Amino acid sequence: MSSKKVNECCDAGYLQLNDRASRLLDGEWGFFADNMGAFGLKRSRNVFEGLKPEEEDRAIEYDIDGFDRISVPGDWNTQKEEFLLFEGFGWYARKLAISSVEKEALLRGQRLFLRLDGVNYAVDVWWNGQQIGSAELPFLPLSFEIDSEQVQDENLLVIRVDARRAEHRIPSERYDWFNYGGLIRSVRLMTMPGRFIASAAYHSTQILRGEGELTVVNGQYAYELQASDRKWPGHTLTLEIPELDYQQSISVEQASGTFDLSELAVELWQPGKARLYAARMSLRQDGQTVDQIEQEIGFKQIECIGTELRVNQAPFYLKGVALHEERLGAEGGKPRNLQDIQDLLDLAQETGCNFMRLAHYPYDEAWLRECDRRGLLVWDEIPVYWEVTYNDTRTESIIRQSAKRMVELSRGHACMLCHALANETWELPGRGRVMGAAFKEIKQLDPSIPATAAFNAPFQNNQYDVECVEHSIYEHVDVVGLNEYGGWYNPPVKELPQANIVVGSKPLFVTEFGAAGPLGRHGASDELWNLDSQKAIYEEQIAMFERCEKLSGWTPWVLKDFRSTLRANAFQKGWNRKGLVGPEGEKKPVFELIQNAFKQEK
Ligand code: GCB
Repeated sequence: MSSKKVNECCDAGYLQLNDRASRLLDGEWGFFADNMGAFGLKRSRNVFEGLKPEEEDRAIEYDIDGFDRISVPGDWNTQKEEFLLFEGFGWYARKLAISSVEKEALLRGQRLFLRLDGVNYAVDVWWNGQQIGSAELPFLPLSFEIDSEQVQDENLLVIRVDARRAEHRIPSERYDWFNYGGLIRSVRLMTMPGRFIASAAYHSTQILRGEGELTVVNGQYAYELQASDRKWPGHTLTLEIPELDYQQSISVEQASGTFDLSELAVELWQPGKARLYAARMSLRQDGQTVDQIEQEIGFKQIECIGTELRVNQAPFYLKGVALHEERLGAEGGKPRNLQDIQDLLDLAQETGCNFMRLAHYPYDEAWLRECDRRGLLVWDEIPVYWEVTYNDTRTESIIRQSAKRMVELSRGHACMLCHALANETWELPGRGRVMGAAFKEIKQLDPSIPATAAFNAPFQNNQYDVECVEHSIYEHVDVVGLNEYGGWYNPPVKELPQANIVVGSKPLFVTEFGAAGPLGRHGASDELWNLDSQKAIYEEQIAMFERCEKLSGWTPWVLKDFRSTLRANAFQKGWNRKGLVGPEGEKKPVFELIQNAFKQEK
């Protein structure tokens, strides 16, 4: 085994999926839980060589055929009872035969990448005993290049996932959700041409009002190309949007650039009315197609003007639902397939919402694709949550890289409303410096999407006012998220009729409010921990939102009860019970209340 530490992805950076053919390595993998992380390391003969103990003349302790079996994608916690609370290192191993098509592609000089769609927290990867990568960007896609010389007919792929909590990580040691570990999303092998389209995304710069449904748009289609030698002999790049009779070709001189889509007459993508257009980008050399991608793009624009949030130049009221990326069912766990994601979105849409807060970490890209098609606006978020060691250089690097990678992942998705870089963070040392840099970087990467964060505000003089507190990150947000728990944490519900929300100098909407309502428990509406008081708190909260003229919308916390080891009283038993529905989708009385409120809302 090589001792060389390899970082993520060589020169390819973020590798956009698009509709590319990739070989899914999902399914059963060998799995071994190891609380040292040292298994197989620092031995002359080890797991990476795939040796068989019975065939060797000295003791071989490791054999992937002796491993447990586990499904990928999926957290390890909910696959076997004994792994429920395991937070160590998980070793995944599988043998992999290379296909004749892949072999031929490599012989033609194509490149081979391993793409992990998302891992929690950190990962190390070995291919036939050679370490090919190492990265810590929790919940975000990673790609590692495999040297074609290392590819054999039969290969051994070993991945170590490190799911330990640590002070310097994001999220840090204490948080209100469950630490699901493992290869929680798909794993794929991608053969790419020597020169390829690494990313391409449409973004608006300005939308001008036109006649009826037709609107003139100022926007750009930005692309980035990859080539190991950074040369483009005889290459052209073509963008086509057949439904708009648009076709434009340029000869390639640099690795990145834009197509100007200004003044195309289009139908807009609107929340609730998802108009998407098929776009195709082709890279050709001397007339021969070298690489091609297809995307669905939508034309829309988000603006923050004064205290007004606008979508396609009209003031917009957000009717939101917030959730965790946890599947429906008594066990919880990470979604294992598209159906799990669609079930959660179907349930959310039954409320009549127009907006999803994907809290508190980046979700699989399938969520964004679904929201593009369903016409749901999206808030994405990195897990900068509660306590954060900003001045630790490791933390700083994870935060800044995560923010960039999240924006790269969502760039070009019509559903995007805003990017959140923090939730309820305190003024700890280094916060302004590190977060200021991260906000600046994402705004450069995608200037068309507002930046945000969720803030707590103290309850003083009968009001919630974010601006009365010095927050070193406040100046960087374009739109403000307010988390307030009137009726639950502070103040008590009887004081809510006098309470108000202050909208300061920027658009503001409520990103969290709520109360626990354990299934099956009824009781007095002025006592906590029952479904009736949960409903009473919602009624007072909604009345407060209605008193606030400038508010841009609200989002209950949370769609579904979710696992959390912070919640250990007799009513909660390891689950946060603030859901509008129980773990299996059992609707609570507040569900109907929200449906009615969303119907009436402007
Ligand atoms: C919050 C957090 C959220 C928690 C919630 C709660 O303010 O942002 O992650 O789950 O409160 O239930 O207390």
